[in-house]
Amino acid sequence: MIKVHHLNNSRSQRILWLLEELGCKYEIVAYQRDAKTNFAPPELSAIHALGKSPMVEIDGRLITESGAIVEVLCDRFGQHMVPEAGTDAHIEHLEWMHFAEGSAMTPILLGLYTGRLGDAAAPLRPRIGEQLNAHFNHMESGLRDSGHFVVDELSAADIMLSFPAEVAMRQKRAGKLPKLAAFVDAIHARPAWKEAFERGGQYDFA
Ligand SMILES: N[C@@H](CCC(=O)N[C@@H](CS)C(=O)NCC(=O)O)C(=O)O
Repeated sequence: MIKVHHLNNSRSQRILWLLEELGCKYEIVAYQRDAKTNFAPPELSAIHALGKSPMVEIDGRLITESGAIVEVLCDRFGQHMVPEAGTDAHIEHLEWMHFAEGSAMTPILLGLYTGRLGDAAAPLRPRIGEQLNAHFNHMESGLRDSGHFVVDELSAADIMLSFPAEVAMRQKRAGKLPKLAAFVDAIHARPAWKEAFERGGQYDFA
């Protein structure tokens, strides 16, 4: 049995999408962000000290961190979504998998948090802006003619990169990132993505 601790309007949406792509049956335990702070509710901290989403339980074993969850799910149910170990594509795939949370999210979150400071954040803005451009441009240049990262079909890296790509579109960068915009349009047209969207509830990055 697979249970997803899913927070509305969050990167947990990618896990629902992956589960739909893999044809797995799963149960959603839904949590709502606080209307004022936008933080996760305390119920999530009862599951794990960090109180973040996504968290997944597979046969009673709790797994945290999107990247780890995606790897475990692909290992068990979707090996076709990860290039074969020992190949160059596998190394490139690992790079993009880790880039999604380990690199791309840093300037995105810095922008989000410093955005609340108003003028006090002015000295930081140029560096954050430059880093956002660099990370999104790197994604733009990583897209293949097929519209995917790493290989010419949907891979686990595409799933992980979908969230920063959606953030780029939400920041109205489609004009400067046409390949990334097409990537987001293509994933949103997939039946599995639509099904996950239906099941997941509010998601402002669609
Ligand atoms: N690196 C973690 C990040 C998890 C994370 O920060 N999730 C956000 C949702 S996008 C969250 O739960 N935020 C609520 C809060 O911090 O109160 C992962 O990929 O799983």
